[in-house]
Amino acid sequence: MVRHDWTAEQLTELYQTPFPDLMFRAQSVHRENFSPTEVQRSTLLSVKTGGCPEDCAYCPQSAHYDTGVERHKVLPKDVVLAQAKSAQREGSTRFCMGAAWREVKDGKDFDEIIELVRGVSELGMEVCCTLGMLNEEQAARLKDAGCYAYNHNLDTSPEYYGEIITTRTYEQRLDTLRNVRKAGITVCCGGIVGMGEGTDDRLGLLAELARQDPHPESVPINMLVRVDGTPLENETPVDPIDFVRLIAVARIVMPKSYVRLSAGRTDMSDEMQALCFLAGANSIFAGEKLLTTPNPGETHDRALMKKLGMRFREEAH
Ligand code: SAM
Ligand code: DTB
Ligand code: SF4
Repeated sequence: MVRHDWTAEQLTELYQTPFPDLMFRAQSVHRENFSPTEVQRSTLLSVKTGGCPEDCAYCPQSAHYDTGVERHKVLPKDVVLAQAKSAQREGSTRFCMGAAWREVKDGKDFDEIIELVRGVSELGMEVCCTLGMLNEEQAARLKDAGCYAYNHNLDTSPEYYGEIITTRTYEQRLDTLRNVRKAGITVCCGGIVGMGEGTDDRLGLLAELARQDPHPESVPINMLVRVDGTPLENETPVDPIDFVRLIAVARIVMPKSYVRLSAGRTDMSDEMQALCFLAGANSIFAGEKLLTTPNPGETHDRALMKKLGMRFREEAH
């Protein structure tokens, strides 16, 4: 049964369940809704990098911090299509294009993005975009061009949000998510752990996601990539068991959503990733690069799947 009335207390109770019981429950829910051996892959491409006016404390692309990320304007269509085709050849079913914008502005840049969406969608891949805040008309234009999903993260609990971002509000994030829904685009929405937040904030984020009706179709759980130059460069790493518990709770409260093991996999052991899959994670980002930071890459991921006797999902929706 899919519920939208989870309370913070219920999530805490789940989270504190003895590990074997929590894992059993998460696995039971996972097996009712998905094949436990199948993992979906998405490939990211930063189509417009750096120089972002927002001050997100984790982000290498914010203009507020000196991180050495090389900026570029919207990439040409032939370059993007070549990357999308290569991702498709390697088995990704979704291609996600990211832009370091606070919000989408109508005009030349957005027109170019629309053309990129059209092009990638014609390849038969699920197109995802993450472009910042969006109004209803812009969402409708994306949908019309073939955009399948829109990524817009809540990042953390409403209470902790102000510690991480001051240039926009939680409510503005929720507004964009509503505009995406209205346009009939599926929602990809999750957050980041390891930003100095408490367990309550991590569960507060999951409660906020689980209260959405419908649930986000995909839920990226990022483990902070600590980037030199950002205010969070020296944050304490996340305890792997805490992380696995969080994945299990996400799986239980959002039984039909893809739970995506997102940023931070280069800092996870194979054993930790295996536990995440057991806890119900069933999607990853493929390829050597996320948006601007490294990711394990094809060879490593194939070897991991082989060791675990698991396989990648081959078809797009
Ligand atoms: N500018 C748009 C936005 O913020 O929605 C789209 C791109 S933004 C880079 C997409 C997401 O990447 C953020 O919401 C955040 O959750 C994640 N992210 C960015 N930097 C990260 C980092 N260092 N570690 C983990 N996740 C990160
Ligand atoms: C998401 O939740 N994680 C992805 C995707 N959505 C856009 C981005 C992770 C970015 C990690 C830092 C970087 O590579 O710049
Ligand atoms: Fe800009 Fe997105 Fe990075 Fe925030 S997360 S600084 S909005 S690119």
